[in-house]
Amino acid sequence: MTDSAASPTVEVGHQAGVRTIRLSRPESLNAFNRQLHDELAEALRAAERDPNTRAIVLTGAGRAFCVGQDLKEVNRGSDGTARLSGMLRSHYNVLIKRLRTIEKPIIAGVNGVAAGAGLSLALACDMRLASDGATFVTAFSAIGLVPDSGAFYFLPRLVGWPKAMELMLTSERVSADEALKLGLVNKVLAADEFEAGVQRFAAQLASGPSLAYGLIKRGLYRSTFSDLDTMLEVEAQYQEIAGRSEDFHEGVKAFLEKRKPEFKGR
Ligand code: T3D
Repeated sequence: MTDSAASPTVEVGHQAGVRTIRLSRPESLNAFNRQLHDELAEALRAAERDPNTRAIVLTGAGRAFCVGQDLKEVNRGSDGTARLSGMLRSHYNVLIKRLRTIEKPIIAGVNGVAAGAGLSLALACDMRLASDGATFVTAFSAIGLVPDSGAFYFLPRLVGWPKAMELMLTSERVSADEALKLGLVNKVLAADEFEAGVQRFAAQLASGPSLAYGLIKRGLYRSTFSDLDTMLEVEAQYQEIAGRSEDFHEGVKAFLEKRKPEFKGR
């Protein structure tokens, strides 16, 4: 349970259809404790429910994005040894799956270091924009653990097996520019215009055809484990839905009238 007297560990802002969720334990580099897990889960639930939220930005306060589990608060059994699977099943795994099933674009605004499950969190978002000062570290093997929170799933799919193996075994720190070359991030922005650049990008998505975006997200992730026949049928079904939307009607009308479409997200 979250201690209601404790300072909030998540800050939420809303502007131009973009809900910004900022992890805010800067003194611990935004490491996860129970309170942060609970407040992030609640912020994501609210973002999912709110029809005026058409894009979500996940970012961090201070010099870090997120450095994974707070190592000062590791769950231990009565004999003092760590008990890790419970927290993974009850919190981390639920969080990672939720990022995938929310049918709105979720952008990780990687403002600084992303390590351990903090890296996994960024990888589970739909896109990653990084500040040029951001760094990326798998970190798990450096403390004798294995990757978790989806890192085994996402990292090889983004950077390929050989590089994923190297990053997981060595826990070496990767710069933003290197991350861009590896395909780990979509864009790198200069630190002094990072916040504004992320908001501009997200606002652009928030003014797009949100219903189609939700279906694109669902379809793209489905294609990861489907064959061609399945995906051709999925495309037919999703296109039927998109084709009946007001946004499709507006998109075609705007095209024929040679103007920019005004999408409503439905
Ligand atoms: O149920 C479960 O618990 C299982 C789940 C596991 C999920 C995981 O995420 S396991 C992996 C946990 N994360 C890490 O192992 C990362 C550990 N941190 C680092 O490797 C480095 O701190 C960084 C590469 C992230 C950043 O390095 P640097 O040089 O920029 O900063 P620093 O000096 O190492 O750290 C600054 C402070 O943050 C320092 O505290 P101090 O000395 O100023 O009081 C450091 O201890 C603290 N800090 C950094 N990471 C964590 C942390 N404190 C608690 N937990 C952390 N994860």
